[in-house]
Amino acid sequence: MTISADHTARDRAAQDRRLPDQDEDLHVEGPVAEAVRKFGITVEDYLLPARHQIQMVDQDGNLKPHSEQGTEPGHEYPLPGDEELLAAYEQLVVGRRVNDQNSALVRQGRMAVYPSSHGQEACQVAAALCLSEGDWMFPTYRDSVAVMARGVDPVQTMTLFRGDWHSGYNPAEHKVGIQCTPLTTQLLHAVGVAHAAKLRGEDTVVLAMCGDGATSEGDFHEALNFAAVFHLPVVFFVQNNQYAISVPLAHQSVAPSLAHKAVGYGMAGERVDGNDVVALLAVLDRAVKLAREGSGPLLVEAHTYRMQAHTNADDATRYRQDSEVAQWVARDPLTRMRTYLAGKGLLDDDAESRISEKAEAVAAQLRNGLSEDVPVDPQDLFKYVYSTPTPQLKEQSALLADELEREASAGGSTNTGAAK
Ligand SMILES: Cc1ncc(C[n+]2csc(CCOP(=O)(O)OP(=O)(O)O)c2C)c(N)n1
Ligand SMILES: [Mg+2]
Repeated sequence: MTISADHTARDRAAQDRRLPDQDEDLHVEGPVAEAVRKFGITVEDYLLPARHQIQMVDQDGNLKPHSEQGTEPGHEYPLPGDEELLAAYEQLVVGRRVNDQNSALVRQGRMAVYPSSHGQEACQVAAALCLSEGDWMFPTYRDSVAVMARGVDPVQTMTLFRGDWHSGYNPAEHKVGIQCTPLTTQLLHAVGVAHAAKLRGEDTVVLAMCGDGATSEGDFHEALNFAAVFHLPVVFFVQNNQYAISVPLAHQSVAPSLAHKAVGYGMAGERVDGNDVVALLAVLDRAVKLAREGSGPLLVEAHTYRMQAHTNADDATRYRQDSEVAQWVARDPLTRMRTYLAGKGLLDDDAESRISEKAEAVAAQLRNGLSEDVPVDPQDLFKYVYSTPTPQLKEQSALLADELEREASAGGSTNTGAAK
């Protein structure tokens, strides 16, 4: 099937209605308008982000009155259920412990690099919890906690960051893409998977993650435009942590917000407090639901902060003040949630100690697992590239096998792939 064959007659009719006509009003009819109408939302209300970012629990851990949550017509969100909130809190505690453990492992030389999401754990956790089992997640290098919260084994997740293997897990098994270092390439992979799912008639939703800096990349534009034109079930999730290494947001974009970029592609955008896991779950849950029900793609911008350096190779004191970081300590997603849940009577000392034991167990798993040597088979270089290897890859694989064999019989110390 060619790509253009995917346009239904209805889509084509909608496109035709949008042929240039200077006298016409805004182009607000079409499949998006039809889909969101089913939810009782007009496309005019739907497309533009709400005037204020959505925040449900304030930084002191108090539930805000509904009228002050930033909601307005087309942007109304029910409070997530207690069970989901408790699950989120547990993952927040585990995620914080993972971040701090990994940073320590880098300092001990047991991992090559770690882009920490300390302070961004609410975004990480909500990204995983909003998805169903059959959905896909496409994470960036900073999203290890989200990958683990999705269910990938912690040691397998971190294997990539040892630098000794492409990825420690099979993306197809977990429906989680490989954490991507080249900025924004994962958005195109995400859109491709969503397109394939749509062609197959599956109800998969794809969560495509990126940072604020990544929104300036050409791939960002291509991914959003393609997803919108082909009306694909993708939720673009932008973690605006205020910096792209040393470049602050003000030097990155002068758009009213990153969520406003969505409307230029004909998709809805929303801004949410990225340190409020309650609001994040509410907004992302609805975005996933809408996408599954045929709204086409959406963009959610979470307003958060990178509390630590970009990676262990960066010195953040060279480009930002400690006083700025201190302001964000007060907005910590974890303490906020703890106060909120305790105030609701959902969290007692027993629950706290059970959760912290779980976090310690994951940290121990990381310490032990990342201290072991990984058996590396050079032939794995040729696997996982294509499902059916090309003749060139087969030839190169045979050449390598031959060379390894000759070196081994000459008594060389070549790594033959055996575990050491
Ligand atoms: C295509 C590409 N260009 C440049 C880089 C170098 N680089 C690595 S991280 C980064 C900043 C990204 O910032 P952002 O998207 O805000 O994500 P964050 O690191 O803040 O999570 C840059 C420019 C890269 N990895 N890939
Ligand atoms: Mg950033």
